[in-house]
Amino acid sequence: MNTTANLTPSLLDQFGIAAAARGGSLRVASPVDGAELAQVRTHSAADAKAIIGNAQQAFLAWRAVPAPRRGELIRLLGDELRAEKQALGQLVSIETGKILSEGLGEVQEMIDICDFALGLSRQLYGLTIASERPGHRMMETWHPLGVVGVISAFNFPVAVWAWNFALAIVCGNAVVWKPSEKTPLSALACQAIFEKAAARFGGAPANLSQVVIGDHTVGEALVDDERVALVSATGSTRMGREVAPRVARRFGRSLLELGGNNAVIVAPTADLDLAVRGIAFAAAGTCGQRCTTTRRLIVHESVKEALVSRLKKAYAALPVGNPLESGVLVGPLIDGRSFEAMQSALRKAREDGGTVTGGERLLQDKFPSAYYVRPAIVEMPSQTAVVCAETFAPILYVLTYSDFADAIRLQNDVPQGLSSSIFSNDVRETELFLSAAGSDCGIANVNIGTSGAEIGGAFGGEKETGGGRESGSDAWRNYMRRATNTINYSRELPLAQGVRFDV
Ligand code: UN1
Repeated sequence: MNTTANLTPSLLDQFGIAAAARGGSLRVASPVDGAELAQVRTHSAADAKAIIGNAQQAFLAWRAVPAPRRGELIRLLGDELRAEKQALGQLVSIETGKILSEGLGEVQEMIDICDFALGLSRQLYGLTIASERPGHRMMETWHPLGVVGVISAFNFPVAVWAWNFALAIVCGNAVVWKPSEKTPLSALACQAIFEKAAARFGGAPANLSQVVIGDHTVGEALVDDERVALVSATGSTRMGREVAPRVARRFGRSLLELGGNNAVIVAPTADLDLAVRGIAFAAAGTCGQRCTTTRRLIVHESVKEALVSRLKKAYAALPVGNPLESGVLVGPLIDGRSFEAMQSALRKAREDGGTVTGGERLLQDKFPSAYYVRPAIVEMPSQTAVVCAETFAPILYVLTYSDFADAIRLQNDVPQGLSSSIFSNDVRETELFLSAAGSDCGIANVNIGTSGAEIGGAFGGEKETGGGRESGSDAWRNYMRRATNTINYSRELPLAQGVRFDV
C-alpha cells in the first residue's frame, strides 16, 4: 500500500539521508496520515555556532571565485534538481501534505531560480556615476556579503530556501539553513542534492551550504551571531517581531517574509468564470497554507450572489483527500494545532455575525491522526478583528462593497501587505488599483489570484509582512554589499563641494 511510511524510506535512501533520519530526537510525522517518517538528529546552539564558523571560512574562499564561475555551481544544482524533481516533489508532498502537482511545482520553482541566478552571475552590475570633479570617475561595486542565515517555514520547505540559496551563492556568500522543524527531511534532501552538484563542480569550498536542525535556540544562534551578515526569515509576523530587533541590535541585515492577509476585489465587470477559478485555487489550494493565500474576498454587491453561490458550489465539489492520489486538489492541514486555530477563527467569525459554509473536519475515520477540512467560505457583516488576522488555513472571508473607493479602503485596512488582486475589465478601476492610491501590497495583480507568483518578480510585501523582497528583479542586492568608489586620474586634488583645504 502507498502509505507515507512505506514510501519514505526509499526516498530517504535515494537521497542518502536514511542514517541522518534515524535515532535522533526530532519526530517527523506526515500530515497526510500522521505516520511517523523519521527521528531526525538535531543540533544545539553550540553546534550552530561551530557551523557558522565553518560557513565563515567557506565564505572567505568563495568570495574570491569569479561570479560567473559561482554561477556554474548553481547551474549544476539546477541540473541535479531536474534529475531529482519527481523524488523531491514527492518528499515535499509527504512532509507538507501539499498535492503532488504542487510539490513538483515547488521543485520547478527551485529550478527556475537556479536558471535566473545563473544568468545573474554575469549581471551583478554596479553603476558608473559622473563625478563633479575634473579627472575623476565614480562607480559602485557589489561585493559578497558574508554568511547568510536562512530560516524557512514548513509550507514552502524547499522553494524559499532555493530563492535565497541560489542568489546568495552566485553573490559569493555561504549559507546556513534552519528549516522548519516540521520539514527537516526535505531540507536534508536539498543538502544532499547540492552536495552532488558540488562534487561535479569540484573545488568548491567545504561548508558552503549547511543545514542546522533544531528548535528556537538554534534560530536564535543565527539571529544573534554577528558573523551572520544577513538573516533571511520566512514565517509568522510574531517570529519576525522577535528576529528583526535582535538582528538590528547588532546592525545585521534582515530580510523578512512574514504574514499575509491577501484580498481579491471582484468588480461588476469581472469575468466571473476566471474569478471563480482564480479564487478557488488561491483560497483553497495548498489547503490555505501559502503566505499568498487569498483570505478575503471583497465583492461588489451587484455580483455577490452570483459569485458566492458559484464559489460555494465549487467548494462543495473540491476533492479533499490524500494529496498523493491523483485527482485530489486539497490535502490536509499541517497538524492539529493548525486545525484548532482554524476552528477558533470560525467560532470568532460566527460570534461577529459571520455565516460559515464548510470548515468541518473530513476523513477522520480514515485518517484519525491527520487533519483534513472542507475549505470554508464565511460571509461577514464587516471586517472584524478575526478577518484582520492571518489564520493559516483555508478560510475565505467575504465582504461586499458598493463604492470602489471602499473596496480599496477595505483591501488596505489590515496590518499585512503581501499580495492582492482585482478581477475587473474596467481599465479605470484596474489602473487605480495598481496606482499609488491603490493596493498597498508588494504584489498587486489583475485578473489572476493572489498566489502562485513566478520567480522573475520580486516577492514580498509591506507593513507586517516585513518589507523584504526575495527571488527575482533586483532582490540579489540583498545578498551583496555596495561599495562606492571615487577614482582620481588627474594630477590635482580638487575637493567636492568646492571646499578649500590648501596645505
Ligand atoms: C510562501 O507561501 O511562503 O507565490 C511562498 C506563491 C509561491 C510562493 C509562496 N510562489 O504562492
